[in-house]
Amino acid sequence: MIVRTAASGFTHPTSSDITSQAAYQSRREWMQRLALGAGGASLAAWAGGDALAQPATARPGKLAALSGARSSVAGAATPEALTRYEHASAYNNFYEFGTDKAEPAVNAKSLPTRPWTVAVEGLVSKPRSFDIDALLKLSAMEERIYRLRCVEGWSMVIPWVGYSLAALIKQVQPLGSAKYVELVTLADPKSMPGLRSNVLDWPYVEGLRLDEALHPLTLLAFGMYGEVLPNQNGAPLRLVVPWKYGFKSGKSLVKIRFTDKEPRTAWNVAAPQEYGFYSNVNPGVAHPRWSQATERRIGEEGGLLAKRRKTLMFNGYEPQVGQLYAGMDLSKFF
Ligand SMILES: Nc1nc2c(c(=O)[nH]1)N[C@H]1C(S)=C(S)[C@@H](COP(=O)(O)O)O[C@H]1N2
Ligand SMILES: [Mo]
Repeated sequence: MIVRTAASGFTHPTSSDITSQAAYQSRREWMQRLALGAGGASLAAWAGGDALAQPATARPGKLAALSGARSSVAGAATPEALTRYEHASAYNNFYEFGTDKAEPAVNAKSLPTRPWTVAVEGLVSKPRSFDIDALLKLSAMEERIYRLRCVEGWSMVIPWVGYSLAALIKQVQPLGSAKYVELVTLADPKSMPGLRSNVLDWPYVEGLRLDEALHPLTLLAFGMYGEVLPNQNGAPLRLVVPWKYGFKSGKSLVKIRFTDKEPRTAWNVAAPQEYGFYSNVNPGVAHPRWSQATERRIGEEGGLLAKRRKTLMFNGYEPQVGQLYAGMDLSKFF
């Protein structure tokens, strides 16, 4: 995006996807755990592995509403090795708390996540404001293990906990004229030091076409690794759209608005030639300043020198979402 670190611009010349011994072991263990019926909690413990050294910030812990029930949604469980919790909760993009990857984990401690309400409004027959505790009970929680691909060229594998955004959308009954969903996130100058920077127009706004928002893979997440979301990952609730670049997955949502026009999104406003409305992961469409053909899996042995993986069309979710874009020129609608 605008502020780039050396790491994000790094491109290793080879791009073949290798399976390291460590990743293989992890995968095997994961499969065994699946066979044993392990839920989110033990998955979480395993994800920490031998690196269960104290994370940078205290973990928020469990919440009764969070369940580790595995999802039956197609594509919602990749058998790849999970990214370690310590990486997923300490290497973050959350510009409201600073543009450096390490800043959100430190600065977001001050984010007040209670009380919290989400206004759902616009072209719906039942506009309503939901309290976070009502949202936690709105639908059955499940664990979804998704790849997360940042537009900067790195990726993670994260076990989220939540339910499909569609469950919430059903409650408000969109009108026939509703074609898009605008997702607005918190902009609180008191708790968010990053708002002093004009790197983006605040609040951070994202958007989806209504059919994308209704897709079962589109997740409203309240937790990760079997626990409550850490503030730096978007507490108390965030979106996760696994086939799109990570910036489409807005954190700390406060408003969901149904519209008949394509919403103006924060990154599209900031740099329209670089960040389109769709932002589907696409190895064939380069960012104007770097290739999107490969990615670096965070935490993988070798660090910056680790072999980069091939980026998959729609981040590997093409069987599930490809039909949403049938007939569209994806280099035009990037
Ligand atoms: N409100 C808000 N949401 C945001 C961002 C942000 O800066 N502000 N960054 C996005 C980007 S670029 C990415 S890659 C993901 C990162 O999510 P994670 O830190 O949980 O891995 O959050 C997205 N959601
Ligand atoms: Mo990102």
